[in-house]
Parts: sequence; C-alpha cells; structure tokens
Amino acid sequence: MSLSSQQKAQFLQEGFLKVASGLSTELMQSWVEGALQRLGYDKTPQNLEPIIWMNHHHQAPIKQIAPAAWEAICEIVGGEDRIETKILGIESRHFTRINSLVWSDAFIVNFSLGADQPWRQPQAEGFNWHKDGSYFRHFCDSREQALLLVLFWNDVEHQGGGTFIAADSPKHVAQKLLEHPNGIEPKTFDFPTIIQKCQDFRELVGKAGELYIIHPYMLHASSANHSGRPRVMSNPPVVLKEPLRLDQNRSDLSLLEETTLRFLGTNFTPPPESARVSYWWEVA
Ligand SMILES: O=C(O)CCC(=O)C(=O)O
Ligand SMILES: [Fe+2]
Repeated sequence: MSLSSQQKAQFLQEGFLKVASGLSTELMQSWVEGALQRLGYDKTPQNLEPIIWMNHHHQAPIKQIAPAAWEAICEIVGGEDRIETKILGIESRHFTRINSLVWSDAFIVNFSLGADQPWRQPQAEGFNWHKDGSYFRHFCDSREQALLLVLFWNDVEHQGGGTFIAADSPKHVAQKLLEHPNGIEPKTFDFPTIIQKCQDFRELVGKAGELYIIHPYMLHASSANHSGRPRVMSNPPVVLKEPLRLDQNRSDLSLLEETTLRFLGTNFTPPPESARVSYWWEVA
C-alpha cells in the first residue's frame, strides 16, 4: 500500500504525516515488557528517573516487522536504494549505533516527566526544543538524519507525554540553515531564537504502532506525562547514502526533496565536501 495523493500532499504542506506502521501487537508488547523489566519498573518504579533513553537490546528489519512503515519511508525519501546500508557508530546517552534498515527497542520511556507541576500546553517557553542530530554538522541537504520518526510503542493520549512539535518551525529552521551555507554545529544551533518565531504548537498523540514521519527540520520537545503510565516511544533515524538534491529544476525529486525545497523557498548549492568535515560518527 503506497501513500495516497492526500497523504503526499499533507507531507508536502505540513512536513509531517501519521501512518499505521504495521508493527504487531505481540512484538510491541514483548519488547515493551522486556524493556520495562530491564529498567526495574515492575519491582522498583519509585527509583526510576522521570524519562530514560535506552540503548538497543532487540532489533529487526523494518521491512519485516513494519512493512507499511517501510513502504511509506521509502516512498518519501525516493526509494529504498537511497537509504544508507552502512551502520554509523556515534557517542550518545541513547543508542550508539545507527542502522537505518532496522527498528529496535532503543526506547525513550517517559514515566513521569513534569508530573509534579501543572500540565502546560505546548509553547515556546519551558521546553527543550531542538532538531535531532548531535553527531553531524547541519546543512540544508544533510543526509545523516533525513527524517525524524516518532514511533509509539504504546497508546499515548492527551497529557500522556506525547512529543510536542512546533509545526511552523521548518521554514524558520530552513532560513537559519540558508544563513549558514557552511553548516551549523549541533551544539551551536540557536533553537531558543527560532522557537520564539513559532506559533503553531502541537501535541502528538496516537495508538501503539502509529508512526509520525516528520521532516528533519521540525523542532520538537519532550512533554510532561500526567497519565500515570509510561510513554514508550522511539526515534529511529533514517540516514541516506547521499545528501538531498535541492534543485527545483530537477524532474526526479523525492517527496522529501520537494518538501525541503518548499521550506527553503530557493535552491541550495551543495557545500564543497571539505565543509562537511566535522561530524561525530564513524562507520561501525
Ligand atoms: O521524549 C520525547 O518525546 C522526545 C525526545 C527527543 O526528541 C529526543 O530524544 O531527541
Ligand atoms: Fe529529538
């Protein structure tokens, strides 16, 4: 089942889309129960941090365990052939290997973030707004995180810790990237200034197995979980073999490239390869 013309139009206009991934209930329950057990949630929940970033324990090919998601991802990036097959090793408090072909139980478990304060609507102040990608220098056409995925492994309701997005942030992030054709180091990306320009804030909610496929320029943040239940989510990166081709004159653009050009409002001339020197990953 490929994306409908309505779904494609939504990604192009809004920069995000929710699809059913095709993950089975059995697999989700088994990986989630195992992860919560490893954290000690069944025995000593009182000892747990409010939010925990886990490393991989189980993994399996997306094509096998979530065929609908795989098809949607491939369609958006312009085909399976464009997805990186090499494994990237990174340093992180979360996962340390990125294999774009598999999904894993490297969960972000939000047990009770901010549960001791009144719940607040998504807004510029007081949240850790960011664009993902601590391991590469960011350019308009970067391939190292070509999509932001928010995959729910259990049901996430209103005020239950669903990721917040700033839906109108991609055009502001695009502007910032255009101002820096030689790239931006992840630590110096000025998210606080960009988020002040945003007005359209949303809370992502959904059922277990639902996947938000989101443009990589989208600023997002963890939110407070007042549900009393763990929110289990993962953020598996999609790495491409080559940078995006951001040239409106091409007739063979992927939906991701078209959407990126819409946010940029102009073509982007790739930097010389020497400008891409700073990155914090290696082929594992
Ligand atoms: O916890 C969340 O909902 C978002 C986490 C996130 O964006 C991240 O770890 O990069
Ligand atoms: Fe993030």
